[in-house]
Amino acid sequence: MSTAQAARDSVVGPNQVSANVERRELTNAEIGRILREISILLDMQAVPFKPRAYEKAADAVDHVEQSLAELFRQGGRKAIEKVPGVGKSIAEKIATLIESGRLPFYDELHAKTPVDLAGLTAVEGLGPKHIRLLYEELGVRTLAELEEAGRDGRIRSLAGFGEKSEQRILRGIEFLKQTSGRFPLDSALRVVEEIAERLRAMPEVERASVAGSIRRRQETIGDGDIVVVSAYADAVMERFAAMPEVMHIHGKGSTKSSVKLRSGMDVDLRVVPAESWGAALLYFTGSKAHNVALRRIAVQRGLKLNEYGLLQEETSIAGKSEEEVYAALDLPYIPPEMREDSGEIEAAAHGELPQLIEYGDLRGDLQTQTDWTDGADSLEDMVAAAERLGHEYIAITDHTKSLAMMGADEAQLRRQMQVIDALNEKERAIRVLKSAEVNILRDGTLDIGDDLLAELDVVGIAVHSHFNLTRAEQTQRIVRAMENPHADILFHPTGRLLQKREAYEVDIDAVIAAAKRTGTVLEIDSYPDRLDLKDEHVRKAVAAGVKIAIDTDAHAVTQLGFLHFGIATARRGWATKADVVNTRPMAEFLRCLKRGARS
Ligand code: DGT
Ligand code: CA
Ligand code: CA
Ligand code: ZN
Repeated sequence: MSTAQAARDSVVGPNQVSANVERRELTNAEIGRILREISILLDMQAVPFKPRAYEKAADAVDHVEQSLAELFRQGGRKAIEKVPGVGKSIAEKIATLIESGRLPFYDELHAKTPVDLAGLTAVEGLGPKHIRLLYEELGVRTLAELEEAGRDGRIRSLAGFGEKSEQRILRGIEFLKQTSGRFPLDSALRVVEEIAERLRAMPEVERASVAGSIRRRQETIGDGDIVVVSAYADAVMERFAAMPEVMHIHGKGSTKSSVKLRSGMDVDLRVVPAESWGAALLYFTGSKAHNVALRRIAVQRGLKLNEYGLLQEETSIAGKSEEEVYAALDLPYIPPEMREDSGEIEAAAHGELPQLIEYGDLRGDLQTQTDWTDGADSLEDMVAAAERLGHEYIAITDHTKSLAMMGADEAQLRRQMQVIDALNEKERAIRVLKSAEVNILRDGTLDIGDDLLAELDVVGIAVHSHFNLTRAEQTQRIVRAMENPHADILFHPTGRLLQKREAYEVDIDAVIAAAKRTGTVLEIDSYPDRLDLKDEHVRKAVAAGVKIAIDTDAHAVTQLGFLHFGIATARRGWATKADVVNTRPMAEFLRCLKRGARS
């Protein structure tokens, strides 16, 4: 199999690309995937330094906005070398890949350990060296073979593994099975919004909206749903089925069509008449549980609710807009993010719906990393980009020293503080806050001394190690860290990585209680892999009167746009503007922090 073929297969899943398709241009994501695999393969061979270089290049490639293939067409290898983070020798390999669709260097490395790298590395805690050993000693190449080896008890006998790690691997596989088949919100939203936008632009189309779990901003997505108003359904269906992303057409009718995209995700499209727009949007936005509850209310009033309208006998009495349908049931409009039948209908009926935080309500970002540590872009570029987004403030929160992630020590932090002071002296619309993402050590102390912490404007604290403590130990450790008077915000409080790593064992109720008692703010990390706190936890925190911060955890300029995912999570957790500290102007925000309360 050619390299490019392998990359496409791993992007779309095996057996989904026919072997004789004309070779199309490699996307940046596909190139990034190969570089990342090379990094893992080199790591397996215990090659020093190089794995990190490839990983960095892969990150860089992911962040380039222009297509590398296009860059190469215009400026050749030199243009690729100019991409920050890509050195000369890697640029050469990227060029070979773009030109020929193959990379012998990758093919040779892969032949030494011909395993399903994407699949196996997805298992939490399974590193490159483990994967090599499992292949060489047990012949494990796929997840299925790994599971079989685990069930047979063959893994525990390998050097460096034991019964405990065998169990952990089996649990990891179980977790993957449960979460597979669903797609991350960010990519699903991007792809399906784009399709809806394309349909909206058709002269035959009056309105188009994304519906389903994407509109509700659920953290993972089963399939995409789009509702369209048009009197020319056939033209719309024709266009939909002919889109270049479509790999397979499940069905194509005059009111409903369904396709599978190259990414593996299905998308359903419904075309409805204008008078049913609201009823259809309501129906296909769901959730199913919310719909069932609404239908029950309708039935109690002798009415019928379906995707065509709210019907009395056979006559529609509402359906043009969602507002109209809710109003006909004596309910105020319920925002899509709340439609989970988790109390929103009762709250609405009693006039007690919270006034949710809005998408434009944030004034600043409170977690950002720069190339001082593991970010891709410079501090200056991050600040300039945040200023362009209209932020009033941005906290620079590079990692601290205790980890193997190039964290900053006290001296570096002090140097960075001077750089920030100098930046703030310039006349500009944005203020840069001195901050850090300080590691919580195993015992709950922090890896930066109190003296320095006191000099920062705002301090974030986070767990980045010892994920496997017992629930009691982990909770105690985090609570102790929150008791530090300088610890303002607890970053990504549960440590989960969606579809990759489960949250560590922690008593979230105890953490929320400690946040309330100590005045520590809890973060909603908007990074799409994290969304941590998650919606349910936000709801508990808000109910307990705990303050929330919403920030991006951006590691590159392009990621500063992630805030809307955090806001969606906050809305799913019923948070209001007042619950969120960074909806406030800077001085007022600073007064919300522990240190602000002291001064
Ligand atoms: P997903 O795709 O698993 O992430 O979640 P949804 O909510 O997008 O579910 P999906 O795509 O199966 O259906 C879209 C909406 O259509 C769903 O939220 C509610 C509505 N719906 C689908 N099937 C039924 C049903 O059997 N009864 C009712 N009342 N509504 C349904
Ligand atoms: Ca769906
Ligand atoms: Ca669907
Ligand atoms: Zn972090």
